[in-house]
Amino acid sequence: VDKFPGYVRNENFKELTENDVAYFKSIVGENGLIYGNEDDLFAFNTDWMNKFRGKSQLVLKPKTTQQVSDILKYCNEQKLAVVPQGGNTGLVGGSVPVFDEVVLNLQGMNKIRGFDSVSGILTADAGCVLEVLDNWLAEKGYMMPLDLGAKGSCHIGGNIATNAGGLRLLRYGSLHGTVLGLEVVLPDGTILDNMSTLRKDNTGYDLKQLFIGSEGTIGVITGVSILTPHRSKAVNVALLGLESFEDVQKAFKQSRIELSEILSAFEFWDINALQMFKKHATPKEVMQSEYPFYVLIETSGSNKDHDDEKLNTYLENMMEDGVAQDGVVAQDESQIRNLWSLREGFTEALGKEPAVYKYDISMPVPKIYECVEDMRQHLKDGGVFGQEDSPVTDVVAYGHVGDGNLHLNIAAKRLDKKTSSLIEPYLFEWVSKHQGSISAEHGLGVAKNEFLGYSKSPVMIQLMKSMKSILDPNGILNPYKYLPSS
Ligand code: FAD
Ligand code: S2G
Ligand code: ZN
Repeated sequence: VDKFPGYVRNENFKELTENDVAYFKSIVGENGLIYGNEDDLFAFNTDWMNKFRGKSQLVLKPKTTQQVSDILKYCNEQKLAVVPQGGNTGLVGGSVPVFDEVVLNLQGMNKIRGFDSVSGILTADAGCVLEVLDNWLAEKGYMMPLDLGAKGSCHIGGNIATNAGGLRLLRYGSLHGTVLGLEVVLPDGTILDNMSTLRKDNTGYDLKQLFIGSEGTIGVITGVSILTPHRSKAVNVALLGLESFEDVQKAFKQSRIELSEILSAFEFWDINALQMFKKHATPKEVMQSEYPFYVLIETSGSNKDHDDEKLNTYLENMMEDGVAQDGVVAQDESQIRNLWSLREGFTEALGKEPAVYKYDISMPVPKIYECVEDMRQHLKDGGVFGQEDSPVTDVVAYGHVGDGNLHLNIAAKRLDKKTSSLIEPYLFEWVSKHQGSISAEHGLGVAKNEFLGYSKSPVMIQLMKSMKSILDPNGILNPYKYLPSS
């Protein structure tokens, strides 16, 4: 099945030859590449959702920045298209080839370069897996400033390339703030060494910011310098059951007042998400009955007694005020993990459905659930949801309330044109009308690039295209993605 309908291969790009492969072998060695074997190539040509599939014949796994530079210099001269690839957990089709682009996978660059334990500044290769870095830091009393369900596979380089948000953004901010420096290889092979470890440096344009969220379209990130926070000694996690999204908002507002500096995460999901999870996994029951909405609150502080007291007072207030119908505090590490694995498990559960339309949108918090209910009604009016034989089986909502970030997932028996044309561009128009973004944290890839105009003006898009042509004049890095084709 053509997984990229409507795309035409850009014939300015050369087709791979045996000589090219021989040259690459001279750079990365026999074990540094996979060539021609369909089975071995499959995982690198298919995205995490198994929704997008490329036809690359060659995967390169360089071990050093110099090897990346030599590879790109050659590809640029030869006009060979290249897809930079990290853990391949991206959800917008950005990490796999559209046609036969060469896959440049960073898994071979996984060394920790240094750590300043006074300021908590970590320097590492881009191909380090997020969870590996987090575990390494834990022994030193530090942690990564971001956490996402894909931590076991995603690379810090991929996180930066997609400007990943995740579960800790509310407390530790975005990678635009925590990344202090980057080492990037430009499309022509130039090595840009901006591996600064300074928190303050106002000398010229802040070039590293260009590459944060650039999704492999203007450079390959090979090294990162990132500010890591202390790992809190006292961590609590509580689960609330609520009747309405208005109550979710009240709980959020009150958590900022009462928990304030120790609040480290505030996630929500609806009963549809819980039931979707239960359809594919068995969570350890935490509450006697089910509620229309749930909130997971995490606090991270330095004094357990102080934090316990604050959190319990907050929960009592929420119950007394009728904002929460039920509330439980995890009593130990395994209960904390159980609650987080529920929240992180929705993606995997949805991945077991026959088909899912995934939307990662941000908007003013009060609008979040209006969007969900409006979409349900719109699909019912369109005749694709609400009946026994409807193609759409459920509309599921969860996300990072504090970031105004909704993950709207529409589960279906199959992907069909009638449903997708009911959803798009209707949803993007809805988001744009409510001053939201059509992609809050997952990026654009090939899934959202044609809709960029719903979130960015023509002037901004034109400037982005000018930047792309300055930095990648032959257009070899991650072609067909990120920017609209017209
Ligand atoms: P890949 O998927 O390999 O690549 C992603 C993009 O970055 C591609 O365009 C690729 O070309 C580019 N790229 C990769 N490495 C480099 C590099 N070194 N230099 C230049 N470009 C590069 N995302 C969130 O933001 N928040 C979440 O909470 C979240 N939760 C997730 C949960 C699950 C279960 C899954 C499967 C995904 C989730 N994601 C989330 C999406 C995904 O994990 C992130 O986008 C992640 O940052 C991708 O990292 P990666 O290493 O897998 O990159
Ligand atoms: C999350 C994961 C992707 C999705 O769980 O926070 O970013 O839409 C998402 O399930
Ligand atoms: Zn998310």
